[in-house]
Amino acid sequence: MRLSQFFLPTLKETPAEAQIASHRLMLRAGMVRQLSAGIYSWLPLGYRVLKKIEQIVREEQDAIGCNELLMPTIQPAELWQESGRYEDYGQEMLRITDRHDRKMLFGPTNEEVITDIFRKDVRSYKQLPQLMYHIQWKFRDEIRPRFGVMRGREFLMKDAYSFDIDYESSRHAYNKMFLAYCRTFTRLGVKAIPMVADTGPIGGDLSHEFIILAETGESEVFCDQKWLNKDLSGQGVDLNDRTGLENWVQTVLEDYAATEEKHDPANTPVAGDDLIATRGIEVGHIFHFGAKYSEPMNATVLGPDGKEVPVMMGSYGIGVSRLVGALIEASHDENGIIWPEAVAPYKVGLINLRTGDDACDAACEDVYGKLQNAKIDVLYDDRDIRAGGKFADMDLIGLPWQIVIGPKGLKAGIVELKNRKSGERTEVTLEAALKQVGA
Ligand code: 5CA
Repeated sequence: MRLSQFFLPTLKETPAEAQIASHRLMLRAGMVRQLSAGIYSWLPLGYRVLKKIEQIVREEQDAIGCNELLMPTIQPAELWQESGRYEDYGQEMLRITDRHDRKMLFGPTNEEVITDIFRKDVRSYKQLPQLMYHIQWKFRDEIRPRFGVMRGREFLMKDAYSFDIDYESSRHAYNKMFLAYCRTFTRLGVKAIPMVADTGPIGGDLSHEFIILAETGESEVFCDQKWLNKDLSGQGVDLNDRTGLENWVQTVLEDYAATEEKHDPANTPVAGDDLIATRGIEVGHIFHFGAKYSEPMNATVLGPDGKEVPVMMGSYGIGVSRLVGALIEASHDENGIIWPEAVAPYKVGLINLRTGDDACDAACEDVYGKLQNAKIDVLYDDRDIRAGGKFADMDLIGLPWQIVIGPKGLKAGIVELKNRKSGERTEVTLEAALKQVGA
């Protein structure tokens, strides 16, 4: 993409409404714009990152055999009256009335809809287990939308749902999802610590929140410092080996980690310097709630003994749009964002220091073409503006690599290659620069 044709409205000034770095940087880098409190438009740069995160989340759900589907955003109130949550959900639910005076709502989550899908088509334990997910916009009329996309009213969530015949099987589904979460966050380049958590309006007896430690996070959290060096990549774990997987999960969870609601200072196995008390960002939350929805909604199957039993369920969320902000919170400096390569909107930023100069234009076009041929995402700053502005924008939007081409270097046959993360700049031949970025 050529920057002269790209909609990238960067801001020099710090927007007054932004209280934390990620919100500031997302506005300054032209990633999002607020339409209304907690409701954002995703501009081209932000949308590219959102889609990359979504794709990694999707691949790891697919890898554990979870089926992707897509449920509507607008749901009928009757389903929520059946589960008993229509009144319970309170003011966070955006309620709508259609032209026939039917009560509808904008879905804050999908337990009721998926249970309805399930009960209409699944009759026998032989059709179990089932694992399904979608990646869809949710609406929660949050009392205090804040920190940009971190606590929005409209936000993108991956929510998955499991259906099993008995507790052991549903526990296995929970473990599979636990593994998928560890793998997802590792691929996204962040450490998200699973912590014992409250279940809130989703309900259930077992739940873990996946939390990225950050001073600007909304939740107060407590964990053993051992978590900082723990390998959560989940490599080599066999998801079909029930016992092996359960043992792996138990080993991961050996060390203390709890959210504020579950933390009991009088009963904490770690103390002193070993206990980290800080804040964190909840990027995922998994729940096991047994028959909480299947019972009132009659989602039953015939068991091996011919008796009808309600299915055991769990639900598993990831805050896809929140992750965009969370990744920036975890990786930025005073000049801007530093994207991990896996989610960077482009891998390489190509800077033409003198647009209009024949030699510079020709060299840049050549590099641009070569990177495109090598299928490397490149953003080419071909704008006719001062070099200082180009450097500042490129640092701000945080692409992993910058290739800088100017008239002086060209004469000597060299370009500058900058690594955004380390800040290291090297003068190299064009061939060496291309090789370094993978072309
Ligand atoms: N049905 C369950 C799991 S599928 C559920 O709704 N869980 S949740 O309420 O914990 O939400 C899942 C994830 O969505 C959270 O971990 C968080 O990362 C994200 N999330 C929740 N509320 C918001 C919000 N207001 N803005 C942005 N992300 C949010």
